[in-house]
Amino acid sequence: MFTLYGDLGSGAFSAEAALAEAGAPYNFELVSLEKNEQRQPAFLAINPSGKMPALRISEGEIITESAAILLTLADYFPQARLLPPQASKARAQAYRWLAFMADEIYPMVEIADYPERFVPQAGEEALRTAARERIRERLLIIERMIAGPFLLAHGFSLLDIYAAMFSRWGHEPDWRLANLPRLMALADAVSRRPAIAPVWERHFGR
Ligand SMILES: N[C@@H](CCC(=O)N[C@@H](CS)C(=O)NCC(=O)O)C(=O)O
Repeated sequence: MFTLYGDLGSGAFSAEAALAEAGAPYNFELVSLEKNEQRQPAFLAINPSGKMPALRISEGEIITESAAILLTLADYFPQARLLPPQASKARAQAYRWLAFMADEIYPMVEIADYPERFVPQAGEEALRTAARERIRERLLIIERMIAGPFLLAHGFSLLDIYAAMFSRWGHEPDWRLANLPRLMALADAVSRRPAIAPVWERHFGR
C-alpha cells in the first residue's frame, strides 16, 4: 500500500495519476496548500523541503520530487509501461523531457506562486509576471516536441501525465487554447484514460 501526500490540483496529480495508471493500491493524505500545511512540522517530517508530492512506498520509505516519484513508480510497475523500453532512443527522450519539465518548468511555479520568497515586496509582481512568461515560453517548447497524440512517437508514457499537469498551471485558459493546441489535445487524451479520468476530475475538474 502506498500513501501519497499532497493537495488537489498540485503536483500530487502526477503521482496519483501514475499510481492509478499502474493499478497500485494507495491512500491519498490531504495536505492543504491553502492552510500552508506543507510548512507545518507534521509534513516537514515527511519532506523537509516543505513541498508536495511525497510518496510513502510499500517498504515505508519516503520518496519526494515528482520526477523521482514517477520514475520509481515506472520501476515498481513495469507492466504499466509508464516508460519506453530501457536503453532505447525513446527512453532517452523520455528522460530528456522529464528532466526539462522538472528542472526548467517546475521551479518557475514556486517563483510565480511565492515571489515573496525571492524578492522584496516591491518586486513581487514583476517577478511573478516573469516566472509566468518563462512557464509559457517553456510550455511552447513542449508543444513543439509533441509527436501526437502523445509526447513521444513511441506512445503514452509518464511524460504525458507530467505535461498534462503543467498545461494547467501559470497561464489563462484562453492563452492555452490559442497557443498549445497539441498540448491541449494531449491533456484531453490523458484526462480520458480510464484509470486517470477520476483522478483528473478530482484535481482539475472536467
Ligand atoms: N521539485 C519539487 C517541486 C514541488 C513543488 O513545488 N510543489 C508545490 C505544489 S505544486 C508545493 O509543494 N508548493 C508549496 C510551497 O512551495 O510551499 C517536485 O518536483 O516535487
